[in-house]
Amino acid sequence: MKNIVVLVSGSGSNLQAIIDACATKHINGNIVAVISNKPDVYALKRAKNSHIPTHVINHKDYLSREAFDQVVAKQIDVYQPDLIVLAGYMRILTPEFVKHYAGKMLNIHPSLLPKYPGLHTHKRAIEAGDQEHGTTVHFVTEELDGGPIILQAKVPIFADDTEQDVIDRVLVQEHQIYPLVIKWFCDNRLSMQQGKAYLDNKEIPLSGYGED
Ligand code: NHR
Ligand code: GAR
Repeated sequence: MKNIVVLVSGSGSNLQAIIDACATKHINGNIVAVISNKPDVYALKRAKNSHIPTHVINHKDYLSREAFDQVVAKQIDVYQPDLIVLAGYMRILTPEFVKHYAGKMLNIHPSLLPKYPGLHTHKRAIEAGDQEHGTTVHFVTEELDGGPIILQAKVPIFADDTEQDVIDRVLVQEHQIYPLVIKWFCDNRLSMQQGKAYLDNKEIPLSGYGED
């Protein structure tokens, strides 16, 4: 069993999908703590409902990103986790923090990376007239949304879609692919070596599993 710490900033629907996949033993892992940089977010309620320890470390209480990240890392390390999962976590991480968890930290980003790193991805895709959008699970490296891609899922964008329509359509896919990738990691099938992602010791193609 792997121990997992999940970092959140929002509603936590991805956290819920991971909680559920652990509960049904689909994921061979245990969420040992949920840490939020924002107080009062719904993700904390979800964790509490499942009797998972929670911690709020408010970034506004710290003068620098370095000071904030040091406190977050100290709290994470109390749990000695095998895996750190970013699930809607909205703070950019310092290089020191990323190095400390190299090869042990995953993120899900709502775009078909390398398209649209950063924020407001759904709006940017709609405004660009894209006919498809999607989501990407990747290892976290120092480069924002630039770590090796593990798995992507695509969704269509229809002509009359609102931003919320696309957000919701992407979330449905995220709740499928994030638990699957976490399952791979917990089954010792997934790793990062020299900046590349491997599944069953085979290099994953640059745009993710299944895209070769
Ligand atoms: N940190 C590193 N070093 N590398 C990555 O790949 C990271 C990361 C931290 C977070 C998630 C990412 C996403 O999936 C993520 C990946 C926040 C921002 C951002 O600009 C950008 C990308 C992501 C998360 N955050 C603002 C900041 O100043 C705050 C925005 C807000 O609070 O609304 O940190 O999209
Ligand atoms: C998800 O769509 C995730 O990809 C995105 O925020 C949403 C969180 O939803 N992540 C980011 O934008 C990271 N910067 P959730 O809180 O319901 O899981």
